[in-house]
Amino acid sequence: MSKKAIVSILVVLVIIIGVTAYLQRGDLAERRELMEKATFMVTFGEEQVIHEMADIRGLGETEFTAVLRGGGRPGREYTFTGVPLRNLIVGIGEVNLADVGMFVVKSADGFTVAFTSEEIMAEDNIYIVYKQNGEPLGTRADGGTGPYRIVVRQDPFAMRWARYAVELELKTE
Ligand SMILES: Nc1nc2c(c(=O)[nH]1)N[C@H]1C(S)=C(S)[C@@H](COP(=O)(O)O)O[C@H]1N2
Ligand SMILES: [Mo]
Repeated sequence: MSKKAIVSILVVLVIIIGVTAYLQRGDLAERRELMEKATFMVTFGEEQVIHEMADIRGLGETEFTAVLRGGGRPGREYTFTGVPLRNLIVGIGEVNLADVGMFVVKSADGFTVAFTSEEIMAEDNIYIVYKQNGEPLGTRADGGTGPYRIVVRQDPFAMRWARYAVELELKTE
């Protein structure tokens, strides 16, 4: 192959790499935007409140560390950023907690977990988190665990730490 041919091939490769990087930058920006717009819904009978990331962050942002145990893997310690899940209930009209029998969290993959009022109201227990070690959780499509995840600080195992959480339903039973 001539020197000229090799140089041409290299030039073409550099252009392809450059264009790909440019396109992926756009992709990343879009994903970041989608994540910023990530919504989480709270429902109670006919009532429904849709929270955006900014609203949620304004409801008592806290950072804490917790060890994720389960899935047959060694425990992993993370710093999570989020707010107490119960703080999301304030927006939903006049909820009489005595009428709520069960708090059900639903995830994008169909995973569902239930909490009692006592668990929801306990101090430092159930959080909705959106950052892990200071980084957004990413989405299910990205291989991430968010944009929102539930962390149950008082559960020794992560069975109920719902990834890709999209809704909290207050059920009267
Ligand atoms: N949406 C969703 N969340 C989930 C699960 C799941 O299957 N789907 N599995 C749970 C279980 S059993 C465990 S042990 C942890 C595992 O968390 P990890 O994937 O971050 O390691 O996620 C929990 N949250
Ligand atoms: Mo698990």
